[in-house]
Amino acid sequence: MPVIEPGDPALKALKGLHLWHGDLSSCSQRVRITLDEKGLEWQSHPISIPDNEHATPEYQAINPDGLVPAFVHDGVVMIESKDIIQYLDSAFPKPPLTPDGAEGRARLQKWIDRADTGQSDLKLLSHEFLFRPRKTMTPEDVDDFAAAHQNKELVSFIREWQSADMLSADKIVAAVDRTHAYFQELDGALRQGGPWIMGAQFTLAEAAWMPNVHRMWLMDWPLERYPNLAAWFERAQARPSFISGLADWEPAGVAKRFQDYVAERGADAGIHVRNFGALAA
Ligand SMILES: N[C@@H](CCC(=O)N[C@@H](CS)C(=O)NCC(=O)O)C(=O)O
Repeated sequence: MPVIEPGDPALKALKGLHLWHGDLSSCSQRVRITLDEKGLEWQSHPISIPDNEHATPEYQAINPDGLVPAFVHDGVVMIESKDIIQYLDSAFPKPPLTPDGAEGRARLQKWIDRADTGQSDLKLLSHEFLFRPRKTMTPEDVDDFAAAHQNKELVSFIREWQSADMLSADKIVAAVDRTHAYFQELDGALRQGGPWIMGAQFTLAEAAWMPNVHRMWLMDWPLERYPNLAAWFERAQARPSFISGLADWEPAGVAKRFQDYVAERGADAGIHVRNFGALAA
């Protein structure tokens, strides 16, 4: 549900567009890309996930799920990136990021819903293959996080992630296989000519998928297996909103650090996304 009643009543007095977001958060990237496609001015409220700023009472009074992003437009508070980007396209229709016509809208909704489903796979794979060096927690840190954070699903995920050298191989395989299947479908859609997922028009499908494909690219996913998707990603990387909404927010040198970590872990321990599920076949 997109619109929420915030725990912090002060949000209702805010004017203009406000976004609470994380620099590397894929859900935040989606919203920043959409804001920038629309050329909108917005006020930035950065939240550091590595520093657990999403576990403070102040932030959980903004987003009760304690996740980023959270968004306010003239006092109306919204969470859920897929709902926020669709709200933005309807509140600020120029340039349109939704096709005309019922059929196009239905097809777009399918791509947005898939990117949203794919986000939980992205989260699992990112934590396993990229994020371990960004957040090392002692058992006491995990207990503190659990006491501070009211989102029990997130708490149990962080506990599981921090307590083992590797998350369950079955879960990794399932996430890899689903992502691979979505990438194959995207590749098939783009084979019709593109240059964008819905055809000639750049739409919310791009805003929804650019962060997901970029994240998999960071973990050295074999994008060459999906040539049309790989060509789309090249085009996407040159898009001004990709640069301003995603690349410019990445901490300096982070992509190289991820690349080195992925290569070293693959060489030393054989733990690399290409060794799981459909990618290993
Ligand atoms: N369905 C939500 C998911 C939000 C979400 O999971 N946000 C992530 C970042 S993309 C987060 O806050 N993670 C906190 C953590 O990993 O501790 C949306 O699309 O907005």
